[in-house]
Order: sequence, then structure tokens, then C-alpha cells
Amino acid sequence: MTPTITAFERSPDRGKGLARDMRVRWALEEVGQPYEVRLLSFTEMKEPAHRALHPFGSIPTYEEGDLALFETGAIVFHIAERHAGLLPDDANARARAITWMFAALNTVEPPILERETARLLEGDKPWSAQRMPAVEDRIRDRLGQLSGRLGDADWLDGAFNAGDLMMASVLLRLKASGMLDEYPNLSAYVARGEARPAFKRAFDAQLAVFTGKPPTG
Ligand code: GTB
Repeated sequence: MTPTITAFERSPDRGKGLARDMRVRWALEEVGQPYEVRLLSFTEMKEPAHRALHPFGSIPTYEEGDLALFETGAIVFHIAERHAGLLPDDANARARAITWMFAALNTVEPPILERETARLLEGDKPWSAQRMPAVEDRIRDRLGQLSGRLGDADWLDGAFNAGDLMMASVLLRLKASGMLDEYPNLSAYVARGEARPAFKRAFDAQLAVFTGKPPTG
């Protein structure tokens, strides 16, 4: 059964990979699962029909038959469990890959989100500029720790897996800030993720929503 995901009809970044349907598209492309997309306006996202799928009125959601999921962590995990290619067969390696997914979402993404909130929602407050260095230092703490663990490896734990997909997706949100460039092994890690054919197909498909041009891959 072809799953359907939801995505923004209009995204602030105009489809440049930052909205979270990107990580779900990427996971589906990695495992070779075709999917459909239902685009939603901000008004539609808050209406009862969408809230029945997503209690918080956000995107993305994932529908497959009578299964409806929200939260990208749960969706990517579901895709990785149902299809070969995103989780190792070895039980311990699989558990570690899942650990990295949680680390991306629970440990690395929160300070990055805090910076976005500080910039977008609190940027006009008189104390905003004073607070920003502390917010950015909390990100640097995590990046330094992650950089130390990654070292010279290509991926976090052996071959590319769902943990890397989630970690690279989270780090991508920092690209425009320049902070990632302070950690060359992390920029190279994200670049390796972006160079994957599945990432490119997902990126092109998200961008096509805004350019109107069909993806080429
Ligand atoms: N924890 C949830 C998950 O991982 O699924 C978070 C879902 C979420 O925040 N979704 C955002 C959303 O729907 C879209 S991704 N926001 C609107 C709302 O809740 O009303 C966040 C996002 C969107 C666009 C950009 N951009 O264009 O730069 C960046 C990030």
C-alpha cells in the first residue's frame, strides 16, 4: 500500500529541505518505497480533519492503510522497521542505530530549535542579542561532543543507517548559521548525507512543490 505523507503547501524555506517532511521523504527514498504527498495550508493544518491525524496540528503525518502516525522519529522508525536498508540486522547494531535516532531528536535538535525560536520569535526583544551567545554555546557543546565521537568515520556507527539519516537531518538545520563549518568533520558528514542519491531525490521532490517543476531523478 502506498503511504501518504503531509507537507506544507507553502514553506518558509520554499522547499529547500528544512521542513520536516524532508526526513520522511529521505527515509522512503532510501528504502525505495514510493509515496504520495498531501499538501496542506496553515489553515488546513489546524482544522479537525488534520488534527485527527496530528494532535498538534503540524506536518508531517504518515498514513498507510488504517495506520496514521505523526512525529518524524516515529515515522522514520516505522519505515526503517518495515523495510530493509535503514537498520542493521545485528540486534545490538540495530539498538545502537535507534539510540542515535533518539540522540539526534532528544539531545542535538533541542538546542538548535532553541536558537531558531530565539531568532524567529524573540529576535525583537530587548534581551535577545544578549541571550544569543549562551544559546549558541549550548549548540557548540553538542557539536563538539558529536564531532569528537564521529572522528574520522564516515557515519556514526558503521554503515549509514536511520541514526545517520536523523542526525544529518537535524544538523542540516544549522547549515545557514555557519556554525557547522566550525566542525569540519560534521560538515563533511552532512555533505555525505546530502550526496546520497536518496537524499537528492527527496530534496528535488520537496523543491518541486514550490518550483512546479517535476523532480528529474
Ligand atoms: N516533533 C515534530 C516532528 O518531528 O514531527 C515537529 C513537527 C513540526 O514542528 N512541524 C513543523 C510544523 O508543522 C514543520 S517542520 N510547523 C507548523 C505548526 O506546527 O503550526 C519545522 C520547519 C518548517 C519550515 C522551516 N523552514 O522553512 O525553514 C524550518 C522548520
